[in-house]
Amino acid sequence: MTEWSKINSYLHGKSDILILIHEKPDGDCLGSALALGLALESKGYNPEILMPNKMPEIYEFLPGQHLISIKPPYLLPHDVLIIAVDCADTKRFEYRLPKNSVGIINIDHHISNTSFGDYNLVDAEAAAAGEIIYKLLHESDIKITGDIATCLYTAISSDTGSFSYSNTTYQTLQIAAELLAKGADIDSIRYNIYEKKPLKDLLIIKKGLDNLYLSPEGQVAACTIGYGDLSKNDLLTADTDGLINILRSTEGVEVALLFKEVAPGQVKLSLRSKSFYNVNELAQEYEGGGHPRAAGCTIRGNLSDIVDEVLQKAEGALKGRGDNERSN
Ligand SMILES: [Mn+2]
Repeated sequence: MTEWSKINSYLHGKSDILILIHEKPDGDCLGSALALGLALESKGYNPEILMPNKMPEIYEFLPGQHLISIKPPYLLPHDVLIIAVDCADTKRFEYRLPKNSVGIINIDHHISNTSFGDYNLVDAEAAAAGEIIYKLLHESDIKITGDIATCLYTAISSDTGSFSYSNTTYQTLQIAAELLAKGADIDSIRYNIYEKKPLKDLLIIKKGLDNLYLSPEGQVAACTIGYGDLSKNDLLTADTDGLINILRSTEGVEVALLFKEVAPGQVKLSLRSKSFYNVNELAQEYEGGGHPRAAGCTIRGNLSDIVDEVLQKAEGALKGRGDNERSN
């Protein structure tokens, strides 16, 4: 039995379908949700992608925008099929799941996924949720149109850092090649995602590097940005992937940490590692999670206390490790 036929059994007899994505949506969850939505629409279903806030500007070019419903968080109805995409746990989406639902399908690739669905299609080997959606559609009789291919290519390209991170596999590239063959608009993706970044994303790199910390052994690089700095400079919504990637890409650095105080006393920590340290485990100590090389969590408390504690943990765990574990 294919994964598609299992999911198809939940679709049977339904018309309305709610698609959930995670807070602070990224290219993978948006591309995956839009691709799935367009695919379901082509089969006569009525899918709706729920978001509490408007579409981030850089993703406005993606096909299928008519499927997006901007609605404040609410308790979802129990009689509508719900499909969550790229969400590791129920805290990652802002809507509340009903009890006794007719069906909750959980499609994800986070190793920290809590299997919250009635049916869980979780593949931690997949580089992006977009890979899983591609395989599902490939098994189905749904045609992968140029529009669907553009959404899926965006999803996979986003989560692999344009096919450069260690999660990129033979299969990732094979799927990407298939998507190009099916008409993914790579020129528009390149322009919109990689060559049209908001100025904020550049300014937050500047702000972050003002406050760069490097551990004595050079294995941990960290940046801290307080709430005052973020709000004063209108940087609360800036994308910080660029900043943390600069930290990780520095020679000798194994762990990159970004402490962002998103509200007074509320610190969003992003974690990345280069080749051996499992940042998912560290994030889980703070009820977060993600992947072994990229994870996140939110910690409440005093910013500098939090920074001290996390740095101590990361540096302690890295002591004496490195040279023989580095795979490259
Ligand atoms: Mn993802």
